[in-house]
Amino acid sequence: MTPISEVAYDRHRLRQWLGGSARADGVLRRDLLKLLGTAGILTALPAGTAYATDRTDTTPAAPAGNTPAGNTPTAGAAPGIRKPLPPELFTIRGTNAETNFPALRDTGYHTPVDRFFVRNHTATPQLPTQDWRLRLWGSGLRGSTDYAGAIELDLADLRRLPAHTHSAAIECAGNGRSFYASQQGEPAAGTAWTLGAIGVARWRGARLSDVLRRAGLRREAVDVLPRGLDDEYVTGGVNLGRVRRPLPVAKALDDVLLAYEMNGEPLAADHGAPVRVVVPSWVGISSIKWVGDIEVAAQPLYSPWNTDFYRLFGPAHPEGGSAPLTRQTLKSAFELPVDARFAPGRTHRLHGRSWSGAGGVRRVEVSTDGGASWRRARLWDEPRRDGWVRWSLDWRPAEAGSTHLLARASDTAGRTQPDRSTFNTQGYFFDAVVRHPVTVG
Ligand SMILES: Nc1nc2c(c(=O)[nH]1)N[C@H]1C(S)=C(S)[C@@H](COP(=O)(O)O)O[C@H]1N2
Ligand SMILES: [Mo]
Repeated sequence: MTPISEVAYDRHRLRQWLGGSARADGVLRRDLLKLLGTAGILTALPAGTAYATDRTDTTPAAPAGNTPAGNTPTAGAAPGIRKPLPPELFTIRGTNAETNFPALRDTGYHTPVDRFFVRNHTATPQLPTQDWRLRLWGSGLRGSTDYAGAIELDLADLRRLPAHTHSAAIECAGNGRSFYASQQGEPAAGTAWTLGAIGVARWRGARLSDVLRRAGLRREAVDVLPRGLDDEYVTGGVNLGRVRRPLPVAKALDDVLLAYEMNGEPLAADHGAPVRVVVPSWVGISSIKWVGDIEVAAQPLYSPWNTDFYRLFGPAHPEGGSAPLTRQTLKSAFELPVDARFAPGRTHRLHGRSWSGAGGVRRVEVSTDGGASWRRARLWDEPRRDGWVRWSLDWRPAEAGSTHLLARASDTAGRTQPDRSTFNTQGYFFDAVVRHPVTVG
């Protein structure tokens, strides 16, 4: 097995290079080039890199989502989140709040804002709507090559463009990460989510494609880099700058929204007010909250969020890591507390949800005997791309004792949840069937 500590060390050096703390070190530069080269994505040096403009020389230590602190659920509030986080709705993990799946029981298809998970690298910023501007700039636009020459829009401008509504999931790529440790004995670095780092909402806003075309998109444009207005992210003593991740222009022109409404209400502060990017089906990091500017470039762009994060590293993956992650994987969850108790000899209706970034979920099977036998659950929604399906199954347990409930989804792309997930060091894309412990008695 490849020593994981070496992989972690590589990631750390790359992070330093990206953070600017190693800018004069030719060895580190060569490492970065090697990493990017191995992954087959290096077509040009990231000249005039976006992150160069974010560099700061002061790198105060700050709490980070990837520290052990992010792995221990804490009672009370996550200081950077503004909405109430009652313990029956959320489990707090560092700067983040995970939705408790039992809290979705009877909520309908869309996740209410009061129980939609929050993933913050730092803290929810206060952004008065009247001061908000979106700047579009870069070599991929006609007439605006630098930030100073940016094209600016305010919220009223955005609202004047045709409005589109899209029902879509936002899910963290690390959702389910804790099961690498608890089910497979393979601990992975990062926030120890169970299955609640997902929500489905009705997003309304302008299409990014309309905005880009009006801004003067050049045919040479290849990457689009939205950046948040929240604080710069400092991890391991390195300032990685503002949260930002490049999108290929083809995706940007497809189904991406600049959303100002969520479930029929103005976007809530914690979910990116006044405007966030929504990239349906893709890893949650793509959906940049509090978007303040979008660089449009005629050359490939890099940020830490598409180089050392959000790729698969580890023994089963290429040495330089996988290609940057795009579509989310397949998962299922019961709307039940861990260790839920059921009376024997009575019929209980089990409820849950399944979802896949690759297509709609068309079949869900449930096992109530730890995987020995499976029955088909009844689906309450059509298989829907970008969303989830609700399902149920009646269960009449006979004997008292402890058992596991399992749910296994299959999607329209032909995938079925496996028994075991292929490990990666950062614990992304856990897709295996999760064992949900319950007690009969
Ligand atoms: N500006 C900014 N955008 C961001 C983040 C962030 O910390 N800052 N977190 C990202 C991650 S990792 C995820 S999973 C989603 C979470 O969206 P939510 O908090 O609305 O659920 O937002 C993404 N967009
Ligand atoms: Mo995420």
